[in-house]
Amino acid sequence: MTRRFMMMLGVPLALAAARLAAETTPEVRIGAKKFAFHPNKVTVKLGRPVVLVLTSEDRIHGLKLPELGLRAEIVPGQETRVSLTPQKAGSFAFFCDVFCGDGHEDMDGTLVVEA
Ligand SMILES: [Cu+2]
Repeated sequence: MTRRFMMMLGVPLALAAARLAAETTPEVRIGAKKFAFHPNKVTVKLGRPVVLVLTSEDRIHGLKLPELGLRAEIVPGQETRVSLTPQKAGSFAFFCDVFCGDGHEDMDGTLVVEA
């Protein structure tokens, strides 16, 4: 094949691949386990869609992030997917809102939205 033909074939394919990558919403995985979230600090971009994929290793937990109006139940053995497009920058606290034992009150984290 000529170099010119390879270029003609390769450029549209590269563009299509780049477009596909841009359209795929990034995922952030957060695991819950008595009495912590892993990671407990997550950074996302202002105005960029993201999917939080929440899992639990032991029992039902909750994730509540009041300032962004977000609340989800995290059930062992399944993935809870929460779509989010942050509309304000800053650091926002989230916490477990399903009582899960003696360390429950300390089960929290921070979502950082970068401008
Ligand atoms: Cu809890």
